[in-house]
Amino acid sequence: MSNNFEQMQKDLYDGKFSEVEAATKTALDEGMGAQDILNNGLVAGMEIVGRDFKSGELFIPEVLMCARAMHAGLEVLRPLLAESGAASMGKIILGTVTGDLHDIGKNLVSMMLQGAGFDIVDLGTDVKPEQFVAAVRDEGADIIGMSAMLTTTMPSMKSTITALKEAGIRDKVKVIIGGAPVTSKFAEEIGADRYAPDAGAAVDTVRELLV
Ligand code: B1M
Repeated sequence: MSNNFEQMQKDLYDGKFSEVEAATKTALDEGMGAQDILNNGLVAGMEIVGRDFKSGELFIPEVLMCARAMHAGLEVLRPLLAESGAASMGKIILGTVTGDLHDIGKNLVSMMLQGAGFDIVDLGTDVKPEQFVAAVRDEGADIIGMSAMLTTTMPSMKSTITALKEAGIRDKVKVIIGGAPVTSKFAEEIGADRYAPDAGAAVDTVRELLV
């Protein structure tokens, strides 16, 4: 089985999205769990991509191909990660903050939260503070979840919280934040309610906040 994961990671690295999609289906057919495939195949592959992107071995066009391959695998897993017959346990607005186009992690968080029975309003990427504010008003959400993958876009999380305060609705929603450069210390500094390090923790955190 580990060989299969190695091949999946390699195909993801090479941007072979059809192969990644097919390998994800095969792994499921062979009885592997969706979470196992996600962690040991797709996310592990993307970690190698991140390492080589940082060291300058991979460039943006290549990383985009890797992201496309990751999405192909994630789409196969989506129904399983989001499987739930439960009634809605609360409404969550999700978005990647303004200036930031990374959406793989945010999409994963969205799938896991859907799987746990929450309603998700996904605002996508490059979401401005005023868009979060408008969505809270329009959707009557319980929680806002913001994702940032760039150190340069993290301050926008604070701007969103400020915008919520200025709109007089900060006390109507809880705010959770996440993304690779984000920390619990940062969450505390900007007045977010909570930080979640990964998609699984985001589900636990949301549950805790809504109890
Ligand atoms: Co970008 N990129 N990128 N990139 N990219 C990073 C983030 C970087 C760390 C790479 C590196 O240098 N090692 C670096 C940021 C450095 C920094 O700020 N400190 C970087 C950079 C610099 C850039 C550009 C500026 C490059 C350039 O143009 N010179 C540029 C910026 C574009 C922009 O956003 N304006 C850029 C562009 C891109 C692509 C478009 C090519 C592509 C994004 C494609 C897409 O998302 N559709 C891309 C990618 C793929 C990456 C890496 C390689 C992978 C990110 C990823 O998807 N990881 C990344 C390197 C890395 O992270 N190691 C990198 C997999 C994903 C499952 O994990 O997103 O961490 P992650 O999500 C996790 C947790 O963080 C958490 O849960 C998720 C699942 O467990 N989480 C939350 C995330 N959001 C959460 C929200 C929550 C809770 C938990 O609550 C609401």
